[in-house]
Amino acid sequence: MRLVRTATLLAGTFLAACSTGNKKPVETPKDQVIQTLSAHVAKGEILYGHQDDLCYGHAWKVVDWETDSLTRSDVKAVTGKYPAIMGFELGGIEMGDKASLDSVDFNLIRKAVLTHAGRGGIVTISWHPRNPLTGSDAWDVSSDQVVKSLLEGGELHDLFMNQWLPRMGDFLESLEGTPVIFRPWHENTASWFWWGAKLCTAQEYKDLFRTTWTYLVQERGLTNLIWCYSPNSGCSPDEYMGRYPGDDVIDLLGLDHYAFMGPDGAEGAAERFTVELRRSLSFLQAFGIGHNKLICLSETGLEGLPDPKWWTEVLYPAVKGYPIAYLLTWRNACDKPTHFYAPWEGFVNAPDFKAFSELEDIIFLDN
Ligand code: BMA
Repeated sequence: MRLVRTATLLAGTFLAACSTGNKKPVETPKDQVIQTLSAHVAKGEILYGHQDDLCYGHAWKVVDWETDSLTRSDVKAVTGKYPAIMGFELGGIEMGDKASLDSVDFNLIRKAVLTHAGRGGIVTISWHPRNPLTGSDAWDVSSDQVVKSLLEGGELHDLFMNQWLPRMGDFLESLEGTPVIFRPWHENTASWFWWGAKLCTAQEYKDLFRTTWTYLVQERGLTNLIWCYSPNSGCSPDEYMGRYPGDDVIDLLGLDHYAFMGPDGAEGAAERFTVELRRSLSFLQAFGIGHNKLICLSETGLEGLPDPKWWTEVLYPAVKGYPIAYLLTWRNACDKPTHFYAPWEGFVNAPDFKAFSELEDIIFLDN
């Protein structure tokens, strides 16, 4: 199950529905990643991803980023392989902070990105920036004026253009051209972040996204970003597309969708997760075809994995048959004992995760 990397392996028949429609020869690292993902989709394969995988895990973390060779991984400890995709989080970069909101030094994040890419993996980056109006965090939804204040004519537009975006640009530029699936302003169809559906108009949201794109791509000249739009599940097709920034800006259509335990136990959680996921992926698949874009499950998981067979009996059957390029499970916090989305060595759910990793159509890194 090798991660297909070279353009020469890509000559096979792509699913028309999933191809990018790009008939030009592969030119840039960004094109290469899109072609790689397309090739896996064409074979019915899904890349597995994990957030912050090399930086920390359940009850451990990298202490000295300069000397650590970043070989530790909860996922590798269980399956023998690194995830094919790794997610990293830049919340706090906009403030000029030394470490992210999850207390990960940005130097470590940079090293982890380069290390994973150097091993042949694919990187994705999310961003939970502070609320610039109140100074609180991304989850502060006390004002519906925040997005507006960042746009042209707004009181924080200068801050956005002259501090926040340049700091983000500096970090992305420091990745030496490594292709990155960039996923800002995510879960926007829900209303738990200050850029959420009830906190700004559709036009304001699109302007926020497009301003970010214009700055990073046109002003900074960053050609290595693969732009992902990743609303939350639970929305209608119209709500999903109502805030879509546009085909000229977006490369990849994503979806964040989690499983939640409730009074109905593991079976109820599995049923709810599956029904909603398949409903959303059905319209996402249609949008993918209509807009000529790849689709992915940009975030997923079951916190604490209380279901011992969650991987092979819930997640895998739920996604089976949908042309998603990858799925990414969220982080294993080192300092919150129940906040994890991949098992670690010895955890009761580990054998099932190992079985998942051995499925023919689920792709991890080989090395
Ligand atoms: C959330 C949680 C938080 C974290 C945030 C950004 O879902 O994991 O603890 O700060 O993502 O990584």
